[in-house]
Amino acid sequence: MNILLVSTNRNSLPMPVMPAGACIVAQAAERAGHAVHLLDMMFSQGAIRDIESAVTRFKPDVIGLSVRNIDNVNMRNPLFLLNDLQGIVSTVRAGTSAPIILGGAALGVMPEQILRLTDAYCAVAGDGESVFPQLLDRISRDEGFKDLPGVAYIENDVFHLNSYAAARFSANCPLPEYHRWLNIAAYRSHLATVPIQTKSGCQFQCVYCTYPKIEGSNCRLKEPGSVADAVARLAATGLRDIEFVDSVFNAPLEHAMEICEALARVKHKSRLQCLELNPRDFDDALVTSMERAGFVGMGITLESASDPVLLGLRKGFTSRDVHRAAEVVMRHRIPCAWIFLLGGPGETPETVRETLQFAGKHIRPSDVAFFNTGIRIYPETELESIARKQGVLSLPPEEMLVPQFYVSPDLDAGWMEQELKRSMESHMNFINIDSLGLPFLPVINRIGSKLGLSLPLWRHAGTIRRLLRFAGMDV
Ligand code: B12
Repeated sequence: MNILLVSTNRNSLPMPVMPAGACIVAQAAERAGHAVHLLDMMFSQGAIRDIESAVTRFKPDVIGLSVRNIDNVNMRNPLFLLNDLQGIVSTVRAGTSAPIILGGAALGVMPEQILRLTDAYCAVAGDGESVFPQLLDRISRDEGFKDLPGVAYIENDVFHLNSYAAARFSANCPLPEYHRWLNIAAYRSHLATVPIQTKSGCQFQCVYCTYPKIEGSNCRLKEPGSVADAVARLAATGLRDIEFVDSVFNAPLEHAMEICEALARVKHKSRLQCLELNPRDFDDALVTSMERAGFVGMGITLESASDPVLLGLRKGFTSRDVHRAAEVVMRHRIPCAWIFLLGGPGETPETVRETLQFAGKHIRPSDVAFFNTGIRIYPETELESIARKQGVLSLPPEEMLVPQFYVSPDLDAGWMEQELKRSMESHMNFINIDSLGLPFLPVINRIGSKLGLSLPLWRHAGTIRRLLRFAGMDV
């Protein structure tokens, strides 16, 4: 069959991200014998026109829409990102009656709401590489698909989602042929990193998080040698700024160590980074291995440095782990981004101050601290139940596509923002969500790329903020 896959993401903040999932699914469909055309909307100048022309020229038998973001998870300036999707669906429908299948991270988060919004044929929640070819096979034979794992659909106005426990899994690290499917020069000129996964699934139970819902709560590990091989092959095609996009890179720790050792054995010449490290399984041995493997940047996702909040968020680590992680970072040279989420259950003015003081005292000025405020509430998370019990949320789940945020009732949101702003004034290495949403950030990225600025870009956050302050444009 002719399969048109559209990567619908057009959000270029904080930088455009390469649609790894859409490329992987495109290759899986091709391996199954179909003719595949992938249309990436990221840099499209006329989205609707491009879709119309792809439908007319390619005459698809099935259209797959890859949907990544629902919103920008910014409580201060919320942006709903699915309006485009409705336009895309109407344009496809105007040109063809072929079935439309949805997939992508957003479908893992809210499959029912997005299916109802678009009225698509069906959706795949979770990994698409094994399910999509099976679905295509059934459609080509005019057979039913309702027993396939991971498939979601609406029938007689009732939503159904098959568990994906039975989905097949390959321990081989997938190697998307990015050059073939995407406009690599455009991504490069915006300092985009090249995404790759060493596992899928997340075993943690953080109250607010959707990762277990998107990827499943059992970790499926990729074989370390195949990850190193994928990195070396990408590097050989000139794609050297590689980012591991695992839910948590260092869990399980032994697997992360094996990946680093395998990477150190191959001569890949890549600049590696990952933004999701857990401070509990974080020690000198891991960072030394990461240095040997070729890491040039790492991020530790703390959310808070205060015990009542870490407990309220069910992070599974304590402020002791947080302080110990800071000592480890001090003993090494890899630039580090520290990621915080203020306002969760248990947050009070005291806990906010404790976290800000930790960041001021224990984070090197050359590193960066990123603070998000307010937590996006997703249906079927523990945070949703907490928010309802505390009277913070009253909207029914079907209306939660429009972003809803949690701020602890023991805290005044305005005070929290002010306190953060005050800290940012004296710490130029502190950034907040406004910094990621700066409308001229793509221009900064492009200038950075022309100047040959080395990634990760966040390493230069302090310098960028100083320049912006000088120009009267700091956030
Ligand atoms: C890593 C990551 C990032 C990195 C990306 C780095 C990079 N170089 O790619 C960074 C930090 C930059 C980032 C930024 C943002 N992110 Co982010 N990110 C992720 C994360 C953890 C992994 C994404 C990933 O690459 N997965 C691996 C690939 C292979 O999987 P995949 O693309 O989902 O594809 C699979 C399936 O979805 C499916 N599939 C995909 N397409 C299709 C199509 C069809 C037809 C089918 C059948 C199946 C299918 O099959 C694929 C293969 O198995 C996800 C959470 C998660 N666990 O998914 C959040 C996530 C996608 N991000 C999210 C958000 C919100 C953002 C930001 C808006 C945050 C911000 N305010 O800046 C930005 C947006 C950036 C942009 N330009 O769009 C949200 C989206 C939900 C929402 N509320 O909108 C998520 C889900 C996290 C969350 N909060 O729950 N992100």
